[in-house]
Amino acid sequence: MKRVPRMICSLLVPFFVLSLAALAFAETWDMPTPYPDATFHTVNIIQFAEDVKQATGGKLEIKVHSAGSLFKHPEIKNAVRGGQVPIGEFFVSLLSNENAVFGADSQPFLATNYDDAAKLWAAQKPIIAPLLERQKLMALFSVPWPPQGLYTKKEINTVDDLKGIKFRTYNATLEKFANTAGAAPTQVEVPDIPQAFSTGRVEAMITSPSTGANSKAWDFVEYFTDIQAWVPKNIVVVNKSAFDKLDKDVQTAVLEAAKTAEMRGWEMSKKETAEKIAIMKENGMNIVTPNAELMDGLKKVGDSMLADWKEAAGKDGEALLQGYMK
Ligand code: PCA
Repeated sequence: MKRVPRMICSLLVPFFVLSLAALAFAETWDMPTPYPDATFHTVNIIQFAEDVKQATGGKLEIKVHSAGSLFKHPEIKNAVRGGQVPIGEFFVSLLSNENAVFGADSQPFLATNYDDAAKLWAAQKPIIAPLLERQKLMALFSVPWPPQGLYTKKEINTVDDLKGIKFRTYNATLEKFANTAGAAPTQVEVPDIPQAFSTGRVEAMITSPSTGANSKAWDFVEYFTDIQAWVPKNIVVVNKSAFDKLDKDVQTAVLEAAKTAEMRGWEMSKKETAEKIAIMKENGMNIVTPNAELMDGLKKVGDSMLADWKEAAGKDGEALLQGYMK
């Protein structure tokens, strides 16, 4: 009778030792992100996590917490900086309050297509990477949203048509844009967009066809005016000391997967633009090419904002623009 349990025990011992050893090597990283699961950025990041897991044989597992579920969007950077989480994603231009150079990609009509956005990133990256490093943060990869368009209930023919409209914004630059155009800005995170419209807190917005279609914009606005005003980016950063603690081979795997994710993300973004505009059209929205008067008016707003930005961004801003114009 006694011999059977003893045999089972001796069979189980090596099993326990092995799993303990595996546990000692395996690490799990919680990763907060701001946008919902269906967002192509989130899809790309989930693939990045999968790539890291595959490449490291499970030594590093990244658990993605999307839609601001672990940390709210405005808290994500400091959560990574403070080491509460080792890695996270956020909208780069949210950091423009620290230094205006972080806001370059949200300047109206500075870079409005993917080629220019790539040039702008090439000029911006070497300037913001050291600023992040000073906070013990490492930039892993950055992916743009499709060009930003205008969502309204009525047709917009001139900047004047925006006067007094309650306007959903997502960063300080867009808030300034809305104010300059005479609209009334309110900051709303992406997961809260449908409710903000349905309760009447906002009645118009500027965002990508991705966010418009994913929020089912046709439920609350009728017009998408394709103004292609700027191409803003998200960034994934990692806490430097968390990264340094990883084995060399795991570090290499993370950097490789990041490179792949950046390339894949840019391609996904390009594909999104036409696909999501088509979905909005199918759902009955009017897709409008802006008239010259509207564009001239919006560009004037952009010009005055760029002048202010140059002043705020100082030498770093000058270097960035020089790199971009090269
Ligand atoms: N979607 C995000 C950021 C830019 C975009 O296209 C948003 O609307 O907040």
